[in-house]
Amino acid sequence: MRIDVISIFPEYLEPLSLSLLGKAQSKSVLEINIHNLRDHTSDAHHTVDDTPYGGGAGMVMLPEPWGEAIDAVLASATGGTRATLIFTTPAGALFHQRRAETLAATEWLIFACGRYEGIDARVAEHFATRAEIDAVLELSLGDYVLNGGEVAAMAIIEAVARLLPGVIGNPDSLSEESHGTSGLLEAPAFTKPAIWRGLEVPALLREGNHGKIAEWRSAQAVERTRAVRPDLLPEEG
Ligand code: JDE
Repeated sequence: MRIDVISIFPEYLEPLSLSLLGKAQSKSVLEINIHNLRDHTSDAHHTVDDTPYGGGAGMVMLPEPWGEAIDAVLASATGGTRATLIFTTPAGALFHQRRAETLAATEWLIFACGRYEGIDARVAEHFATRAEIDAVLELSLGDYVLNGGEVAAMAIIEAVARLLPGVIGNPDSLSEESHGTSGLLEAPAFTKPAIWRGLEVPALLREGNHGKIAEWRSAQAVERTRAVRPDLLPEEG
């Protein structure tokens, strides 16, 4: 999979070269390219924002630098590869595990990381009409506001990239985790020692009856989901 990220703070995205994602890039499972939006300005001050039409607080990002930057990324396509263009914004649709799975099946993602009050709305509208682009998505991590789209883009990239074949050592862990195939939160996990600060690991987990352990874990998963995320349960959602 190829991923391109456009930002006015490219250094913010440096952690993408660490750990499992760094390894995936050296194995060529993943290619991540970071681009500086200011390289696509044409004035002496490298301006990327201006005041909003219609008034209001704050600044809006100019369409021209975004148009130039996304054009440049698209122009680097090899062999008719088609892209999904993603704007990370609190005004977007909620990003979740099902969306991560859909995105992991695509070949090319381009992230546009906005700052200030957002990006001129015509940028998303324009690129939705471009032949090289399969889909334009506006995605939100959750109901809160960040200073910029970079952290949201990194979270989405990590959620998607770990689903690519060969990125996670043991792919079994993918189906057993929270938001995995069960749709429930995961049961609590324990390791050694069996007693720590007076707290004992449930005896059943140490007895090795795999049927009983599976039953206990699924009851715990339902209980935890009901307690902290009842919206995930079909009856109560
Ligand atoms: C992404 N969940 C939250 C913030 C923004 C007032 C203040 C700021 C593209 O436009 C953006 C992007 C961001 C940063 O992303 C997030 C986010 N997922 O906050 C604003 C809008 N209004 C605009």
